[in-house]
Amino acid sequence: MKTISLIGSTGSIGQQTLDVCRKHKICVNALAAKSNVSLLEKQAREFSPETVCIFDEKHYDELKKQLADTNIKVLCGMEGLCRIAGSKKHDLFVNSVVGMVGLLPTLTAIDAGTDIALANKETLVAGGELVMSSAEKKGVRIFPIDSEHSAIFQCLQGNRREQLRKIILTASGGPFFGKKKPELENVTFEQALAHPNWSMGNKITIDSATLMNKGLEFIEAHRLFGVPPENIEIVVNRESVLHSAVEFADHSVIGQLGVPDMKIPIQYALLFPERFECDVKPLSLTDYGTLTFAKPDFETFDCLRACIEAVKRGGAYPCIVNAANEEAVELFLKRKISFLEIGNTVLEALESFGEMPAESYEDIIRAEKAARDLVKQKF
Ligand code: MN3
Repeated sequence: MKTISLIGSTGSIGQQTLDVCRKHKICVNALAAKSNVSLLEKQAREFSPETVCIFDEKHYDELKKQLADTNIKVLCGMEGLCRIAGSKKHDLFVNSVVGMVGLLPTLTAIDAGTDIALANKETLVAGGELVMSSAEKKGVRIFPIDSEHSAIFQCLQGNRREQLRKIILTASGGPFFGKKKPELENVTFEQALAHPNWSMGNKITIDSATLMNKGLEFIEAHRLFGVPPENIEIVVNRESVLHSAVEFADHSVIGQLGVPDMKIPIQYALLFPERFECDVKPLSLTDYGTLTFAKPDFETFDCLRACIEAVKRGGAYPCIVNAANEEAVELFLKRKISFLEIGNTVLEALESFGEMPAESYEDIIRAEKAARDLVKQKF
């Protein structure tokens, strides 16, 4: 029987991860959440982990009080996340927190030699070089929990990595597909939060609307699979049925399809290499009838362009665009900047800094802070 520890357990991916654990009787050694005490308590009572952690320290006393009648150890803050990540009491560390916060726990789990199921994009975007080289040194496997990267990973099984020629990274196009900049000037908060195919947390939903999400995934795909940026093609599949594809040296293309439901990639990462019954609707291609494919609009979606430029430049640039975006999205969610200003801000950050290294954790934190400060100063 498998045992996991899960950080980010009250988010969308976290809750679905626990659905998979419930269905397949996977043990849970530790759970962590940002600030949702009531849901974390409920999860702790159901899964009886040894440890729970609340990231936001101001909720620590409340959680401790709520769980006083149990034997569950209560931790808090980054120290708590890293204690969980570095524990050897699980077979798999599942990281589904949102944002840069996820990087240090990932590095800690790698250091402990634990395989990781990774839903935290920022880990590979900001710390990609460091994370991948440390994982390789330690022989740690990283199982992607993202529909696209899971698709690519699935397509590669049974094939030779060195014969992979190209990645076809699919995108839904987001809620504003087909729109041009003048039509996006007055986009409201509610419009940006309505995604056509996937239901997700606020940050990633906004990132899907700006196509920053696809930009981050482009960077991640480059890191995870070692394919140069010029050999990664983004293709819009409006139905979100083709989750990505790979092309081999013989021009044979293998793709992974399924209904748009994160349970499939989550379960694959948790149970790899096994495939068992999953609680999702089977795919009926004839119900869809047609699958459509289109090129993304790099002119309209500045964030996407910024990410591709950042990964081509290398060094700390991916970290810089990511940090600038995190700040900008927060400002948008507080209704302090407009939708198009998110993209402007990310492009401006990309052009504001000279080359910076991203070889150590300290390098990454330095670049991140510089980018955040730039955005904070501006608004
Ligand atoms: Mn995705």
